[in-house]
Amino acid sequence: MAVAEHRYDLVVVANRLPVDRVQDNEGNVSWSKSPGGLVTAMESVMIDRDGAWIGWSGDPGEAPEPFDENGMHLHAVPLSQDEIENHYEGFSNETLWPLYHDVIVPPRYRRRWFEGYHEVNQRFAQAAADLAAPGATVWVHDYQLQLVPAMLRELRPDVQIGWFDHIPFPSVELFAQLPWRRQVIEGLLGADLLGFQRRADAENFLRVCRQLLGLSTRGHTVTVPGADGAERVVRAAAFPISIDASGLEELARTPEVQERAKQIRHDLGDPRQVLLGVDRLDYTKGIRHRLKAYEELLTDGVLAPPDTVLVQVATPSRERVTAYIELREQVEVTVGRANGDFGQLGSPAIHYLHQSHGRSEMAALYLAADVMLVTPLRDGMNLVAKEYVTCRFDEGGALVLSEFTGAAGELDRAFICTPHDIGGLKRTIREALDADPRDKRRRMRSMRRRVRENDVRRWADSFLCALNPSEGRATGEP
Ligand code: GDG
Repeated sequence: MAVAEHRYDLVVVANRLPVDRVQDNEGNVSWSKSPGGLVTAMESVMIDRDGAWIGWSGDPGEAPEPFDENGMHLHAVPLSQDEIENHYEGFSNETLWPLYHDVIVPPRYRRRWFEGYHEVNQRFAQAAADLAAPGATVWVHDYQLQLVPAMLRELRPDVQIGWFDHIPFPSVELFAQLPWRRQVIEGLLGADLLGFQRRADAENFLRVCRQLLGLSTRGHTVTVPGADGAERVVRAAAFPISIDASGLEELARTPEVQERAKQIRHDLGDPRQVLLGVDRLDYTKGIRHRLKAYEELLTDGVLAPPDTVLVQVATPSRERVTAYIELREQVEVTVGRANGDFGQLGSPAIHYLHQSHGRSEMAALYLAADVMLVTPLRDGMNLVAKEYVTCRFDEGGALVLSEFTGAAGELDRAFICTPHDIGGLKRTIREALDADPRDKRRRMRSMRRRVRENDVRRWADSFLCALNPSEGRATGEP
């Protein structure tokens, strides 16, 4: 890439741009905001700053020319079909994703995939080096770009480099499986600050540095020896991510969304209780465990439609990866069986939606649900849980939340469950359905306060301030 004319003081580097390409019937191209955890989290931070965002557009081949959208300068990095298969579908989603999520499915190790990962990371690092102003802050995101910090430091030693891990960081016993573990740790150690969702993730990383690379760690820091004998200190700490709570609550309070929530309940047959699940269709989210518990509650005669219904939104995700194809089949067989066994004409037991929805529809669904089921087997944070409580300005509803989510660290007034324990999960769902309304309101009030106090702006300000004290409001490191 030619050296950019304009350089930016804040550069975000993430696998995806925060927009999707849309082409109408006449061939006109426009861009619409894409769904997903990172986009939802970063949007409000970038709009406030004159920043640039580097990412892949989502389509193979040539990248579109840089363009400005929503107050952000968007710079697309091209990926060929081969690179998508090796870097993204292969190494990111079939090696790192399962390895970092407790090997729920077995990770696959392919040398060709790592080569693709290395090449693509180098391209992202180069783009960041070209766009960053002297002394700029560069914030790299997530597991797809773990080699970027060291590559960027090599190219631009003057910039401040932060990296944030949106997903869990595994224990040293699991991480040790990775044939390229040294490259990954050394890649990350190019950063000045490494942010994790939970303290336990940061501690796992520090332990990996000690045990696998023999580096010395102290408190939140690891000391990295330089080639010239000089030492660098890299910090690794927890910065639990959050959501744009005030923006979402404002949306939930609009008459249109409230009306839509009533309409949804009406369309469901005005049941006494509505249960809701909202997830990307991903094996980490515990959708099968949730459906099994619900199906058993139907079999036991404890729940029955049309009195109680479950709505499961399963947003399509990684549809070319085998484990996701298999998961979809398993989920759809279970939904079909439950509906065949327990549904009635016009009132299925499970309303299953394998589709994306707009933000207003999501808010209306949250408002319509008496019990929200968030049951991941492992999840970095889980923004859906925070979105649910934020939408419940009426202090209604109840949240069933897996202990294996980052969110459980903050939302400890939820009905906490252990999704592997199907008997326990059934009991927790019943507890949430039958809880005293005053108890539920108290819990909801307390959880809402937690999310309001630590919203996405505070998260970003804390991270940027810890990385570079002249950036952001001085809210301090959490
Ligand atoms: C990763 C980590 C971490 C989903 N379907 C639709 C839609 N969504 C939105 C939700 C929520 C986001 O996507 C999903 O966020 P999660 O946190 O639940 O999960 P991941 O996608 O796995 O995100 C996770 C997150 O990064 C942030 O760090 O919390 O642990 O795995 O915001 O509302 N949004 C719309 N339509 C949909 O159909 N509009």
